[in-house]
Amino acid sequence: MHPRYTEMAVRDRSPEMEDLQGGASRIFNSAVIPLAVEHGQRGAAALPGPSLARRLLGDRRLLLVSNREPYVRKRTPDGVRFERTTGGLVTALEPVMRESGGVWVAWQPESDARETAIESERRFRVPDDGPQFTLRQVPLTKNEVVRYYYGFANRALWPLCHYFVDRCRFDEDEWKQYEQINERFAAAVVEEARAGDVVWVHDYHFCLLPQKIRERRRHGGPIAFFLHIPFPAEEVFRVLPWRRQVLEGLLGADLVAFHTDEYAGDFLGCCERLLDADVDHERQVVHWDGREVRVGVFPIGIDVEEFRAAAASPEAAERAASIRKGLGGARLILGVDRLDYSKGILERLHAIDLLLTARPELRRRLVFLQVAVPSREQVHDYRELKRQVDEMVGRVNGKHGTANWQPVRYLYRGVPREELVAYYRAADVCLVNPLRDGMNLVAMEYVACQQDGDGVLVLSELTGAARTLGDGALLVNPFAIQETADTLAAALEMEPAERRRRMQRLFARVTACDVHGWLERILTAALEEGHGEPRGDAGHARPRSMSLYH
Ligand code: ADQ
Repeated sequence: MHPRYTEMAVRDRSPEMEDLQGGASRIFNSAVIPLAVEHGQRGAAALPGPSLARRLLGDRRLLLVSNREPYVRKRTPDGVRFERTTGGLVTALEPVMRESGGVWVAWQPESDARETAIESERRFRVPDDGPQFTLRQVPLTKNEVVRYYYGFANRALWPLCHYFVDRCRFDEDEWKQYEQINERFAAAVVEEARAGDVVWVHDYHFCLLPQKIRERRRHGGPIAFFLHIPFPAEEVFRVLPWRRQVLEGLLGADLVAFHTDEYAGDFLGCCERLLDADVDHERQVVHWDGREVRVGVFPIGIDVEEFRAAAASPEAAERAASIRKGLGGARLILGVDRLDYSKGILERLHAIDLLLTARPELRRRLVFLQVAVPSREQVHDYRELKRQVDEMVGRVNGKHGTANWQPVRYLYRGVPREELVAYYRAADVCLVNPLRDGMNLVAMEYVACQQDGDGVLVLSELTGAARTLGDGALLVNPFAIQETADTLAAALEMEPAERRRRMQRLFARVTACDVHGWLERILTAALEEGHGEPRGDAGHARPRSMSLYH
C-alpha cells in the first residue's frame, strides 16, 4: 500500500489506523438507498466552526452529481417543502454545499416529475432556511428510468461489479439509454458550471459523465469521480461489451477514487490491459489523453457521532430494553440490508438453519432478526430474491420453531433511524455477510451504536469494510455456510472481555474513517494541483499498439 492518495488518506489517522489496508472514506449512498430510508429525520446540521468549505474550497463551489437527490419535495398545507434525506453523505456534504453555495445535480424522481410536469423550473434553492445551495433536477421519463437505471446500471454494471456475471444483461438499447442519460446530466452540469468549480461525480450510474463533461465544458477546474461499489478484476470487467467506453468515461476525471486499494489496483489493471494505457502503478496514475489521471483510495465511513449519540439517547435505551424484553432472554443476531442478492441474505438464513440444526440447545434461546428494506423491485432478480427469502424464512421457522417461539423474525421495510439504532444496540451479534460489497456501512453503524462495547461483529471478508475494520470483527467467507454458522456459534460463546477488546478496536477504526474526515481527504485530493488541462506532451496519451483485449 504505497500510493500517494492512500498516504494522503491516512496521514491524520490514529495509531490504531496505521495497519489499515486503505485510506479512509465514505460517501453517501442515497443512490441506492430507497427513499423510504432516506427521508430526513434530522434537522439541518449546524454549520461547523472553521468552515471546511472555506478552508478547502476558498471561493470555489462544489458541483456534485448523484443519481438520487439530497432533498425530497413534500407537499404540505403550507406549500411545497424540501426535506433532507438521511445518510452520511448528505450529512457530511450539506454544510459544504451550503457554505460554498454549490450546485447538486440529481435525477428528479418520476413521481416528482409527474407532479411538476407543467413546471418549467427544475432548479430549486434548498434548504428552506439559512444558507442555501442549488438543487438542479434532471427529469427522466418512466421508460428512461427503466432502461438507464433498472436496465444498464442495475442489470449490467451492478451485477458485473459484484462478480455476478451470470446475472448480467447486456442490452444494446439499455446501453444507448445509459449513454444518453449521461449526456443529459453532462449538459446540466456544463450549464450550471462556473470557472473553478470542483465537479464531483458519484457512482456507477455516471461512469461516462467525467469524459462527457470534459468534452463539453467551457471552464476548467477539477473533476473527481467516486465509485461506491467494487471495481472488479480485469477477467470479469472485460466481459462488458462496452468496457472501453466505460473506462474512457471514467478517465475523463482528474481523480478516480475507490474504497479499497484492490478496487483501485483492478481499475489500473483494466486501464493498462483493456485500454493499453500507460499506467504508473507506483504513483497510481494513468497517463491518458495528454493528462495524468490520479487514482485514489478513500474508504468511506459513517457519521460516527450521529450514530453514537442516537444510540445513547434515553429513547433508544428504552426501545432497546423493550426489544430485549420481547426476546424473553434469547440472544439476538441481527441482519440489516437493502434486499439485494449481493448482501448474502439467503446464505445468512442458511447459516442460521445450520446453527440451529447443529446446536438444538440454542432453540428458544436465540432469535435472528432480519430487517430488509425493499430495493429495485422493478428488477426481476430482486423480486425473485424476495420470494426466496420469504420462503426460506418460512422454512427455517417451520423446521425449528415451536408454538411460542420463532427463530427468525423478518421485517420487510425501511425502519426509522431511531428504531434502527435501538436494534443495533439490542443485538448481541450483527451478521454482515455480503457475497461482495463495496464497503458496507451497516457494519460500521453497528459498531458505532455499541454502548456497552460488547457486541460482536461477524463480517464477510469480501466487503470493503473487512479491509477497513480488520480483525476486530470475526471474518467469514460468505460462501462457506458451515464456517459462517460455526463463527456465529463462536460469537455467541465469546467471553465478555474478548468482546470488549474487539469492539474497542473496531470502534477506533470506525472513528478513524468517519465520513467528515473522508470528505476532507477526498476534496483535498481533488483540489491538488496538476488536474485538468492537457500538458501538451500528448506523447503520454496512448494509443500504443492495440492489445489483444480490444
Ligand atoms: P448499499 O449497498 O446500500 O450502499 P450499505 O453500505 O450497507 O449498502 O448502506 C445501506 C444503508 O441503508 C445503511 O446506512 C443502512 O443503515 C441503511 N439501511 C439498510 N437497510 C435498512 C432498513 N431496513 N431500514 C433502514 N435503513 C436501512 C452502497 C454500496 C456499499 C457502500 C455504500 C456507501 O453498495 O458497499 O458501503 O454504497 O459507499
